[in-house]
Amino acid sequence: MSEKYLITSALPYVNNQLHIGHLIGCLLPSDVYARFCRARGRDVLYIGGSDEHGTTSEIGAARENMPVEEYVEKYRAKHLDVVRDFKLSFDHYGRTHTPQQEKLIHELFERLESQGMIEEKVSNQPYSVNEKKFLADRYVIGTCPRCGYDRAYGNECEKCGASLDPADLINPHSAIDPSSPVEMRETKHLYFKLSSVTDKLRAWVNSRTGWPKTATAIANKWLDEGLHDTPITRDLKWGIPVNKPGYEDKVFYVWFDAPWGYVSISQIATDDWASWWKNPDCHYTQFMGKDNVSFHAVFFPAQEIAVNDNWKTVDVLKALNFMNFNGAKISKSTGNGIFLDEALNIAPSDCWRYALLASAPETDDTDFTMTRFAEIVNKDLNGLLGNFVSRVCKLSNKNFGDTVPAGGATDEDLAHRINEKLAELTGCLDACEFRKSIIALRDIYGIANEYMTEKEPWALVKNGDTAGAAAVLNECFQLIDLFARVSAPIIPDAAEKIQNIFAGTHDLSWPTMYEHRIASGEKFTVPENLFTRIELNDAE
Ligand code: B3M
Ligand code: ZN
Repeated sequence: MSEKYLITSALPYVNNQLHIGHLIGCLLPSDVYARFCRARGRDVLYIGGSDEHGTTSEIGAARENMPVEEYVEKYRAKHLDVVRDFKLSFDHYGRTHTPQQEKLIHELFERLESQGMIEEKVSNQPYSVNEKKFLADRYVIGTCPRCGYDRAYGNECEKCGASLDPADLINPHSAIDPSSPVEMRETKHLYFKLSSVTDKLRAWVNSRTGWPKTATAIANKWLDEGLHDTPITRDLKWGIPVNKPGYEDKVFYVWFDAPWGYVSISQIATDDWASWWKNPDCHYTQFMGKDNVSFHAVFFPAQEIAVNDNWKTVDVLKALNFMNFNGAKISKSTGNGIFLDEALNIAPSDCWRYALLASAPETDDTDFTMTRFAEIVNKDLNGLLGNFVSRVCKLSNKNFGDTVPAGGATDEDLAHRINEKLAELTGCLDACEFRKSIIALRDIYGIANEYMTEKEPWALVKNGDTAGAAAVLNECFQLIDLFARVSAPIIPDAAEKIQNIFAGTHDLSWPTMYEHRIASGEKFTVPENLFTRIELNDAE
């Protein structure tokens, strides 16, 4: 039986158009890893979807003046377009507002409660008098007691940086209905006894390997500062209802339910979901931006451990840093960044996939610019990859017609150099090190180009060494076949086009070694240009 690989990509809130930061933050790396694992014959379950609950949906819907369900549907449709257009190969791109998710969360809650992991506490919370409801801290606005700024939030003052409690604000009122005063009122909430899982969680974190430094650092920081029991209910209408009498007006906190979305979406994806989620031998990798790490490294595994029901916890938590654009944060409100509905008007998805991975914010935040984008596409994709394929096909077609010319034994020196890089590329993809993967992949393209430049098959033809020229071109066709296989996880469309050059079918399985798979005499067609150069003026 082949090995089980569970791969999840963080579930974006459905309240905005996605941008290149989302793509490089989790969607794209997870897709490349899933494709790579499948190509190696691993049994993959690759899950993503929409995080539909939480205040962001409720507030967004109020702003756009539509029912939350409709609002969520509107943005989910845009996200589904991105999944399709950027060739994200999810086994299922689900959502969290489903009966399956509700059932799962209700069972989780009951089980946690029966294990003594839930506590009820009464506290004072901001209450909007006119709207007759409790508000999340950041939906309370008032005057900062420290600097006098009159638009400070209940949790912080953006002017002086003070971290605040809603009770600190002078003249507090609701952000949604500014005419409504806010007062502190008693309300009860359910708490998850996170503190009691501390020791088990620390041991668990210590037993994880292969996490990026950022992820381990965030997990340890939380543990070192001490874990506190966390409220898991909210005074909201939109979300998963709380299955406990006396809590009819409340829902579960969005982060109590969201990560379990991976499970409920898997349950919808396949009846066989338990062979990943209840299987200790399954290999589980999560992808997310660093702002989501605490929930995945602390809160979610703590629940999984506390509920004591053999849930698979994450093995490798691949956290990425942030990608900026032109030196500033990507943001819809400032209009800085590239939004994914517009990106394809600039270049096809493969170009974005390759150039973003080449700039992945793995060890630090990175900056992306259109100049960088054009350089990468022109040099690597158009130059090293596209031109090689096109030159080989044209030269061969001109001199030997539309079949692959007769070859001899593999060029040993070439094979040695390629195999070295292939091992490097395989290792990097296995370790989810994407920038390094791109460097190794580019080196493979580079070695092939050097080989052709060195062997000068056009000169061999000219000097009458037809057999010599044929052998070199044959080797080049084997390299083209290799290109298709090793490029497929990263640039799937181009890989397919490359493979379609050949009349025969050759799978895109991951190669362990450079090998000759293309028979002499196999028909091929000279392809259209694989990539078009991006001119800087257009790009800007
Ligand atoms: N929806 C945060 C975000 O969209 C949150 C991730 C949930 S992952 C289970 O960045
Ligand atoms: Zn202030």
